Amino acid sequence: MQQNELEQTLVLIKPDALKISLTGYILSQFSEFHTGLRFAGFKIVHVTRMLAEIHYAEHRGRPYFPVLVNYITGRIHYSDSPRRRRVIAIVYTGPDAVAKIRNIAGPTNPHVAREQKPGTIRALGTVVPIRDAEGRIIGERYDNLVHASDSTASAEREIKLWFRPNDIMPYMRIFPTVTCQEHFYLLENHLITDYVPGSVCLLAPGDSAWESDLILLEKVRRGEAGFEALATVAAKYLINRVGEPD
Ligand code: 3AN
Repeated sequence: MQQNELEQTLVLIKPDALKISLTGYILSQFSEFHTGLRFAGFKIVHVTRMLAEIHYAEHRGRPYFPVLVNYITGRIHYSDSPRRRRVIAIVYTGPDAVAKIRNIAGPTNPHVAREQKPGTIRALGTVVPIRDAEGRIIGERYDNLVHASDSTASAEREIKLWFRPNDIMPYMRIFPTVTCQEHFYLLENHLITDYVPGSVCLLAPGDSAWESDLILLEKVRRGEAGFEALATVAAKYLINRVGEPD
């Protein structure tokens, strides 16, 4: 019961929803009044390609993957306005958070949502053909307005990917954290522990870090894990940084 009370899930309000001003509607559908869930974290994120590719890592290699990355980074809905490219990332907390939010979000494919779960948020989405260079249709893009974690395991991975511990209210952190004892910097996609000009500080002594992140950084340092692991930790520390390649 106690464990269940503290379940968390990640929601992303995607660029298509922002573009057509559905934010208020979506927040209302997910509100505590309807779901019994509370905000634990909330932020507006300019999504880098690194963050998008790690978030959707399980779709890598699928024909729609490049389009999916362009969609979540805002390149499709704000093609001429890079400064408006953003998503709203939210952590909801409460009993059965994953299932409650998924039920209100609806099926992945908006056509299916309209047929089988009218009234869900994704029933308001659209399906757009994906074409190759010759104009042949090679797949579909689901502009389905929101992302919602599909299991508690995915929720943990995704919350730790998008949020630093201190982005989440102290009493609402459910994943183990540790106090970092040393400096970690990112320099040209490599991990270093001594500052050199041009490097970005990810963590410093005294910072609160996800325990699993520090374990990953140790593996990267020992050469037992590569860039994907490093990016999984680093992406959240690069969110909304001026000058970050996107
Ligand atoms: P959900 O978002 O419902 O958990 P996932 O995790 O299977 O669905 O897929 C993540 C995203 O990838 C979806 N929101 C959708 O935009 C896209 N996607 C998934 N499957 C397909 C597909 N067969 N064709 C096009 N896009 C897809």
